[in-house]
Amino acid sequence: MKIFMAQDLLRANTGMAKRNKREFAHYNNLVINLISSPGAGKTTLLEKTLDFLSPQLKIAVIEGDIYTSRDGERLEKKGIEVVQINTAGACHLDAGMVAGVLKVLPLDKIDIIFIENLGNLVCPAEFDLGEDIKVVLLSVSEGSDKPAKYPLAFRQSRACVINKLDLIDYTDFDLERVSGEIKDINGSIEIFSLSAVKGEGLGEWCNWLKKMRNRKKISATV
Ligand SMILES: Nc1nc2c(ncn2[C@@H]2O[C@H](COP(=O)(O)OP(=O)(O)OP(=O)(O)O)[C@@H](O)[C@H]2O)c(=O)[nH]1
Ligand SMILES: [Mg+2]
Repeated sequence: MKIFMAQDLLRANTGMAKRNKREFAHYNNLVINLISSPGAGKTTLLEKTLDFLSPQLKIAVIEGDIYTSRDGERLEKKGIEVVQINTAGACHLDAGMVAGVLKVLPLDKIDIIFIENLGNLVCPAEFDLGEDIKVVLLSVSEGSDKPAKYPLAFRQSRACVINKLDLIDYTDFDLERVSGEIKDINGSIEIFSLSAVKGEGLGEWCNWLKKMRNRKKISATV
């Protein structure tokens, strides 16, 4: 029997993530890894973000799903490059999976690559894919206790999107208290509260993405 230690596998992932990072740096792609529990609104947010930023910025999506390509098909309708990864059971993407699909993307022509990770608030946070930025989504219908119960994704993320703001009056979600708890976990995290469906708050989120893109561009030239 062959036995693999989880620590060794994680170390191998870190090595592969570093290679991905070098590749992204070479082509000056800003890479964003989107993490949330199932149904928090990752694909919807991407659809609306594409409406805002494309074609001004060239955007591609690496779409992670266990079995289907439904999200990938939704995003392809926006006329962008989409690469689908089906993990056939695995609950997260890893750096090797991402490395395996990079050759089909025209990296030299892309400003931002979004990686939609699998719907899971736990495992994806443990695997560096070589991205510049992790963004965690939380929808108001999931309950106020989620950041405290699943802190790793919030600790590791540069930004948190609190989504489905249009539903807040139908829930017991306490925006101020949850924002405070998220800041207790990660004092430097940016928090955007928005409704991907209704469009409220999307402008601030998209402006922040543009700022992140410009910052990466400047750091590549100095
Ligand atoms: N009311 C409301 N519904 C939303 C909002 N954003 C997304 N939804 C709905 O939430 C459901 C799930 O949205 P998706 O974008 O598919 O969520 P996801 O995180 O990509 O889901 P997985 O990829 O399966 O993890 C859909 O029915 C969306 O229409 C929002 O801002 N408000
Ligand atoms: Mg999705």
